[in-house]
Amino acid sequence: MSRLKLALVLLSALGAQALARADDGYRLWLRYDRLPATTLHAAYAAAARQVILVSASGADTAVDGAATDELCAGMKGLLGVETRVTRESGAAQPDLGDEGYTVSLSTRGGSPAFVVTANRDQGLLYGAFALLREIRLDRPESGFPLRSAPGIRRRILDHWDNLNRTVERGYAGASLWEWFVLPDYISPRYRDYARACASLGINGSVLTNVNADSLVLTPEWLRKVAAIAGALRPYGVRVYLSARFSSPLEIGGLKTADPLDPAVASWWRDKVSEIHALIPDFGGFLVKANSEGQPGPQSYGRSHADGANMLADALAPFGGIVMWRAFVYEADAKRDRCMQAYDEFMPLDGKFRPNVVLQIKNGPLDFQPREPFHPLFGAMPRTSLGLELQITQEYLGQGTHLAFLAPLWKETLDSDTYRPGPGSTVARVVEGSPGGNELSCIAGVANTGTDRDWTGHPLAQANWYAFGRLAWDPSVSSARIADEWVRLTLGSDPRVTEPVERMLLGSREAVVDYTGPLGLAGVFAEGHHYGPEPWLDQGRPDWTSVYYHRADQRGIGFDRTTSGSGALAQYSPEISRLWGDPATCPEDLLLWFHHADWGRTMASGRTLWDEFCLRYQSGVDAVRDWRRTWDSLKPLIDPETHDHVGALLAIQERDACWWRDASLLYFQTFSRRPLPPGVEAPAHDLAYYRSIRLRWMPGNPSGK
Ligand code: BDP
Repeated sequence: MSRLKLALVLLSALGAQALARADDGYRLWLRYDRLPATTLHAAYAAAARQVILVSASGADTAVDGAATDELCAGMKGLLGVETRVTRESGAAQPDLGDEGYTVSLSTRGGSPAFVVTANRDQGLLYGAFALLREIRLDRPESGFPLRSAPGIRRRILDHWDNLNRTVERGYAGASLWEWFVLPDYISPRYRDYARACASLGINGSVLTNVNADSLVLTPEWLRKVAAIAGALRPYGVRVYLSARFSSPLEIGGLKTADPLDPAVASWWRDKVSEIHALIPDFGGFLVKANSEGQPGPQSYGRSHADGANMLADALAPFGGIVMWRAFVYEADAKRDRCMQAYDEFMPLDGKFRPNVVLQIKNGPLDFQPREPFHPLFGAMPRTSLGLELQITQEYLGQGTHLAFLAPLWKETLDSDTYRPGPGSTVARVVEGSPGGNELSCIAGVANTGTDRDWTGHPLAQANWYAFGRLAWDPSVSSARIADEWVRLTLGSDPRVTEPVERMLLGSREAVVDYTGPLGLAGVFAEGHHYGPEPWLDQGRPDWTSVYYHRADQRGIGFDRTTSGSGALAQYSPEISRLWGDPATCPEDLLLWFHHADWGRTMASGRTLWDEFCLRYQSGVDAVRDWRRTWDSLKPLIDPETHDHVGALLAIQERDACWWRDASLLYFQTFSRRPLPPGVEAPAHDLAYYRSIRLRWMPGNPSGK
């Protein structure tokens, strides 16, 4: 062999080795590497030679090709089998709706086969992913047959992506959408994104920030949007856009955006038909109106219903919807900010068009590590109510802290509103009716970006996964979701699954402990929201921290009982009675609803102050414990991933200590009590922590 040839052979062998070893996280939870040869896998391999797709409607959309591609690639990779996918038509199964599926391990012509049934192609695609997932979960026994249908019809990712490719509250690089080169260049990443979404059942994507730019509605930009829509369509992901309410003024040449002005309504009608000509399956608009400086109908003396209905009328002929956000509040220091959305929207119940869904954040404030559920979920029976969650970790350590969010979201989904009666959980309210209304909707603010691993923190992929799984089925437990994600991403070795799942499942509570235990909220640094700033007392009152914690020499917490702001009255009588009495209010929400004395005796027998301090410490201890666990997993985890997560956990420990020390020193100026035994002495004095200023933080494009 010539020297050149030999060098080439050696080089390519080295390259192949590097590829096999380094895991850059790009494949997410969709890794189709060969499974070990077990009896169960041999049985799967035998069946995988033929997969039969049975649907009631015959091939009806563009998504069938995606199901076939996925099955062939998956079976080949996992089991080394060439799969023949065939189609049959079958009877309609009303309980499966448009998207549900069954998957069974069966026989055809005397040979084993997998059979996927659905009413429509979208269901077959979800069935194909479920089939591959079940094989990959690598459980000791087959979980087949599978049967599943979603309760919530619109399962959407909201991207807070700007047209200059910065991402508001994005911690994983730039925006996925390469606007400048669109529509000429269609990045293969769009397809990979859509495929990841479809693997979880996510069927919609709002491409643009709620703090919207009307430019995206101009013809040039709509052609770019249409190109992205074309890339997502084969995976059943529909495109939606955020709509800036003042667009008729900014790009339409009109003198007003008053929703009751006929010229305005007609401008929007024309705009929507223009969009539909380019994107026939366009989903509709997401609107943030009269909130945090965004324009809206109230600028013209009109109500939120007037604004939403005008847009809804423009979209209705094309089957589009309006997702109107309930995240509104004014700079009114006299009115509890957490009560304002209810006060604004509750009187409008029954006044919205049938294609409007009111999109409500999980809690009444703003995606804090812990909040009670939003009272609007129990207050508007004649309106479609959608749930908005935040996958990106704005208030939970952003791109550097481990915080698995399924337990946070489950807390909201499982909360009983007691309206109209017991058992009316938020999940049920959002579903609307068994099987879901056409308009039932759940949205997650995405944590994706151009980072190679999509989410910046390798373990934050679990949050994208968890959102999709809960959107499809809110009844799945956090433990089950964690188990699935770890197996699909890091493998099924119990020496890995057990400790990593423990880390994931305890992480949200640890973040609550070191940022704001016992129902404390709103104590984050101004602007970027990364670190602590409980002393913030300047500027707009409802954007300060002192507004929320109300610490004084007597105690701490926001009194929302009848002697305080009265916010508890927005909940059902059952809840306001339970939470209104500090003796029966869950301790995790105590400071949300009550101003409690520092010396108050807690369930543990300790004083509130001691308990409060020990919670911060326990948050720090948890992170230290994960670091030890993670170090011990070094031989079992891909080296690149191990190093990356290890470094991030070190940052998290440093930050948890910072949160603990800064917060306790500050609150100690009110409590005037010593730190209890078991709480470490702060490393610096309060002046030091108060002087920390972080600039140009990710996710905060203004840099302040
Ligand atoms: C807050 C974010 C802000 C968003 C706003 C919203 O800090 O960037 O624009 O919510 O949801 O959480 O509109």
